[in-house]
Amino acid sequence: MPRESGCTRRDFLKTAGLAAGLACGLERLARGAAESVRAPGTGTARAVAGGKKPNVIYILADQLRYQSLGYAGDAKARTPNIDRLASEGVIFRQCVSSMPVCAAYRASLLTGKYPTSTGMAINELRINPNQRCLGHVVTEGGYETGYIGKWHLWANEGGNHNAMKNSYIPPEMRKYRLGWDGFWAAYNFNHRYYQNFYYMDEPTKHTFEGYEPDSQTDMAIDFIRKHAGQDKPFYLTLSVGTPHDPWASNNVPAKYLDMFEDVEFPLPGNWSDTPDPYMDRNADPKAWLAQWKPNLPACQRVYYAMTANLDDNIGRIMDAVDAAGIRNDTIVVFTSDHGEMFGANGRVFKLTFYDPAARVPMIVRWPGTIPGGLVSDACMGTPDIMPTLLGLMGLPIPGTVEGMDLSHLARGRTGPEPEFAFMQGLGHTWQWNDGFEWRAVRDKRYTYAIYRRDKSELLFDNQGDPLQMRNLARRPRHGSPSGHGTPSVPGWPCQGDPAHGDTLDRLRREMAEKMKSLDDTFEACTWYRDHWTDGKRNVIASARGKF
Ligand SMILES: [Ca+2]
Repeated sequence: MPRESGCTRRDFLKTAGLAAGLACGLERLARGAAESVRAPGTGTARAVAGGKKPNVIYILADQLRYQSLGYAGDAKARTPNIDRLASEGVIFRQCVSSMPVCAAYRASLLTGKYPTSTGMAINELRINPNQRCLGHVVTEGGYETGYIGKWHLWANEGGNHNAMKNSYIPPEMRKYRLGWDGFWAAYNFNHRYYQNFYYMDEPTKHTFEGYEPDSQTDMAIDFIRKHAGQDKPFYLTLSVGTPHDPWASNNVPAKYLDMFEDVEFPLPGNWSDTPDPYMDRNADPKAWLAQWKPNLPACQRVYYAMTANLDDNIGRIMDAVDAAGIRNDTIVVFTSDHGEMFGANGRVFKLTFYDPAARVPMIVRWPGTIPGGLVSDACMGTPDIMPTLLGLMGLPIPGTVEGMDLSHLARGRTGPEPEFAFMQGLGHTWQWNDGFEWRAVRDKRYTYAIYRRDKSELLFDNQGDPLQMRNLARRPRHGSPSGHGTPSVPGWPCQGDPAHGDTLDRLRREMAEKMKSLDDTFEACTWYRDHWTDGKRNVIASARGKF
């Protein structure tokens, strides 16, 4: 159940030169030029100059974790432009990916629904287009649209990413673009940024010279210049591939790698020499020690370099917005589809509820409407993004949306917000393999999760234990520092640490109620293959029934 936001003062990260602000569930960062917080109003969207609706530029990074940004407190990060964007808008600092993997996130983003309702259980499934999507509402709302970059909702084949059939969506299959009927320069999946490609409206493979994120930014700036002075507002999605692996030194411009030449990347404080047995890939103990452990610093060096490049490009986009004279007419969103574990909690990559994979940057800037320097602790999840954006734009929110409109929080007002974010892990990243399924809830203090394989539970106090090392769902004598190993008591409910029994009971109940409301029956990965796809990786159904 939604609840009214509280009015308690919260501690604020004293990072990135930003000091604590004021209370009431929303806080402001102290800045040189303070802007006044808009008084609570009617909730209707503000029309910008000439009565137009606001433009939207949605910048989506891939695998960029919240923790690796300057404004989040990472002193190693070189992200001055992202940090500036954060100081000029609202940051939802508890925002999580509702299923921290590519395709499931993108489906949730574009439908406002949870993965069990989109049917996108693993990667390399073809989304079912018979859904009311963000692109439909935006296009019908009178917007010019542009989509540049990674899509990952089309290919229905594991691997073979470079084949045209897995990347080119022909005009007669346009419905698979989910309403983005305007400018289109996209591909399904590729992370070799110097061997890039994309498709438009004809079966011609286009390539960029040079580094893909730079060229995609050039293309985005061209789009902004072209549409800034037009009668119709525009909605531009820039879906970049970085800082997703491979983290090879030849997959990022040298000038960015040089910035981190002398920077040390120690193993995380919650490193374990034993890989997490619930991880869907890279769980071989020998390879974990022989390959991952020694190579993590080099991988992170490339990751941070990719992020610094991304930051430069975001600065260029903000400059283009200013130069076009549309600063106050344009909502700029910066976020990522999920994060990256980099050895934390015995894991690498994603598809888990642990914070490095689950938490994502979420910045929304709209000068003159969204007060600069706002921080919201709302438990925002991926299905909340579409209704929040539509709320800001003043467009109707489809009844099929399962998330919550949090646009009032972006405007500096109080009001309903989710009690917790609900997260789902429906299986393996891209294979129909059982044994990796989980569900989790994350509120402002705790993360509670359960694995389907053995019904083992995990409970972390994210305030007292931000590295999520002490599993409070287990009696202490059975606990292991990294929170995994043999569960203390098989079966649900297990006997947790009595000191946290009330919290466990509450979170179990909240999760059960949420799952019931979504018809989420917590099946095995191959069950989803057998019931939700046609056997050829095309989605035909979800927990809500046939499409
Ligand atoms: Ca991804």
